[in-house]
Amino acid sequence: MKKTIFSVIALFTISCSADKKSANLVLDSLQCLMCSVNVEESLLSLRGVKNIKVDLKNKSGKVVYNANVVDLRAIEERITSIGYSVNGKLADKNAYEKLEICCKKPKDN
Ligand SMILES: [Cu+2]
Repeated sequence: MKKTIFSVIALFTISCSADKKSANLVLDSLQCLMCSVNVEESLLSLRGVKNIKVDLKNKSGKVVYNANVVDLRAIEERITSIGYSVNGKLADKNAYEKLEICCKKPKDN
């Protein structure tokens, strides 16, 4: 019995570290530092996200997450839901409208 429990724990630990994934994000609608903070904070509050680094200059980001808990689609949906586009997926229009003026794109399209 003890042996079984131990192997279950060992298996769980192994599968956890094996499912740590990272993904690049194309964040082409970022405008200012507030945008990158918004994206970082909203992703860090998402369960399963381990790390997020936004590169404002290159309008990109790198996210590290536990694939057992969260997937890239959920991460992208979180970003679009707060008003930013990611990896070609468009920002939620209502959320975009609520962004600060500095966070909106210079031209409306
Ligand atoms: Cu901004």
